[in-house]
Amino acid sequence: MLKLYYARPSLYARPVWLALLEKQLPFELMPVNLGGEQFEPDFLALNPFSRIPVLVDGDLRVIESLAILDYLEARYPQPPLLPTEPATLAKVRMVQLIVLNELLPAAVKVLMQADSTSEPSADLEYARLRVTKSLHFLENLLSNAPYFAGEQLTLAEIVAGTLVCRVPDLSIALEDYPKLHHWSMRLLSRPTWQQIALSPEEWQQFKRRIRKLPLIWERRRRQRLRTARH
Ligand SMILES: N[C@@H](CCC(=O)N[C@@H](CS)C(=O)NCC(=O)O)C(=O)O
Repeated sequence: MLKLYYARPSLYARPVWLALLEKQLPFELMPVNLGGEQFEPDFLALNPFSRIPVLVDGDLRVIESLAILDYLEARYPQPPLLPTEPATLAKVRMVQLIVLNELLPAAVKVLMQADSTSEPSADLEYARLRVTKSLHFLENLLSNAPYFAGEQLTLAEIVAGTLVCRVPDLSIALEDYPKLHHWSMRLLSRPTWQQIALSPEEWQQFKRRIRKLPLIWERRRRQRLRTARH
């Protein structure tokens, strides 16, 4: 059976979890406590970069969320989550990459400084700019069809749809992006999205953890150096 190593709030693992559900594949969820389990030998044997998600399918191990999504699509093509028409495929890829390379790191930065009492820094201002620029870009890519690729739900929704619905937590009104807003509501009403929904307590806990990220990253850097020496 397929095994997904994950943590419930992980913004990289959640799209893979959703893809498995949308494809109605049988799979086992293997929780990884990112408080240190990612540095244990058994996990390092699966992913030497000590990160989730990891997918195991029989003898095959795949790391990196986008590689996992591509593997699932090629290996289990039904229902298809990628379009074949070149321009539509390019659109789906753009959405995936803009979300992971622009929106996600900027959103994390904004959340890291949320509720901070100090003056908003240039860093924070720049992060907010990256968020709103990404949202504008996505809004313009959505036509009046239900999904980025038209009538077909694709990996664009799977990747963007786990993060965009959280934009209000950045104190940015999703209503300012009406097409994205309706798109997000449509996704949130799907049984698969509801199945992976975080409880309000889980989300609050996740946000508290994000605010501690600079410390956590520092600790992980030291841990990685220690692991490398052994
Ligand atoms: N590029 C990777 C990023 C994965 C990633 O950063 N995962 C985080 C959780 S959201 C992680 O495992 N962090 C643990 C650590 O860095 O020690 C992907 O797309 O899969």
